[in-house]
Amino acid sequence: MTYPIEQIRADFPILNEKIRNKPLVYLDNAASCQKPQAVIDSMVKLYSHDYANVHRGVHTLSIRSTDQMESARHKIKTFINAASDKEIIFVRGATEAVNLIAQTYGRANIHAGDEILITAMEHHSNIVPWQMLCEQTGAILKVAPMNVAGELLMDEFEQLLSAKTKLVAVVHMSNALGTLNPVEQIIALAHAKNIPVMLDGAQAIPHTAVDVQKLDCDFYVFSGHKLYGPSGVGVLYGKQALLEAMPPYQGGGDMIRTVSFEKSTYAGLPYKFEAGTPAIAEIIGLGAAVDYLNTIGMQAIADHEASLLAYATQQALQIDGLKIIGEAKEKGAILSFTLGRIHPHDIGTMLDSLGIAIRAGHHCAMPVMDFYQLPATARASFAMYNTKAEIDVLISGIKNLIEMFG
Ligand code: C6P
Repeated sequence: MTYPIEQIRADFPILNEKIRNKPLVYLDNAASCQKPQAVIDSMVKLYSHDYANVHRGVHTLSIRSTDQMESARHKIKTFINAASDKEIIFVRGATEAVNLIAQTYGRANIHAGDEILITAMEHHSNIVPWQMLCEQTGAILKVAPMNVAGELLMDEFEQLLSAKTKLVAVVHMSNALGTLNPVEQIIALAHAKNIPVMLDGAQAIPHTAVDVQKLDCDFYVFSGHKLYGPSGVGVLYGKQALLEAMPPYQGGGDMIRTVSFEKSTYAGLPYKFEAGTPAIAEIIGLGAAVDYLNTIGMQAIADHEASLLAYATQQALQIDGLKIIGEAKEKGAILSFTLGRIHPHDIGTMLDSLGIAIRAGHHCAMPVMDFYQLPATARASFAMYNTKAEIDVLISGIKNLIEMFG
């Protein structure tokens, strides 16, 4: 079947916007994706017809909202093939999910002298929460190195796994480089030593089918807004046995069974980790995003994006002075680059004047920038609705820019 690109583009109303009188070319998808009409409609419908607080009321609207929210949980469970709805915890995003694991699983299981192993290509969200845990506990953060292509050095990774390693926390797909890490191998190596593995799936999940049972990861975290859903909602997947043994994260309404001034007892999964009123509309919107993705199919999306990345890379390599940062053999649809002495912020601003949105900066991955001795890169990141024609606009914009800056 041919990829229904025209239909997909028609489903995203924002793609009709003009930016600076030019058709929008949105290539900042790794920062956040645009939303299909189905997601927008699901939230408008909720607020227009069905909205009330969840898990509390006996009245019709509360029941409608609760049913829709729990149905979204089930859709996400199916989407990542978790074993049970209880393993799907709604959080604000990938960042909150990592902090939750650090402060619950980490505080309970990781002690002075223990080690947490991450990689050289992590986003700050998968560095700082562990550093905070290390400060609190006296644990030690270890970093597995990468090569210049942006590939994890697996021999060194394996050597860093020791009896002291209590958790491996690895990015599935790097946001700064595009590298897709060999997560099956990472998990097998860690599990051989009984070490649990957390995958930061913030970038991987919009681009590739994720089956948490097949991967056998212990935790998988991602954000709704990078998966064509709303911002303000994300998912922590954890194996049920691990989640059950973990203490709660925040205390408050909805996460309790009984409360007295002497002692409180906690609700079961998943509610134990969902204190307070959740992001009801956003969760329902994320469920609609998953429905939408299922109508296209993750494999079709992955194939489309692979051809976009191959085309963009081939075009970029022909531009004198353009250097691609991140040339791993296994890569997702991200093209980070520099243009000699032209600062990435100037690249971003100039491209914006042509209607092209990219990200310029350190991408919340300062250690990656340090590794390449760069202050920043320009990053074009592709999504299911992008086209080769848009890549042509980007490439010609870059060529113009080089001419202008001489
Ligand atoms: N990366 C980017 O432009 P939040 O902010 O919680 O939704 O996601 C955090 C996060 C965690 N891990 C990875 C690999 C990520 O890429 C991100 C977010 C965005 O690259 C914003 S900095």
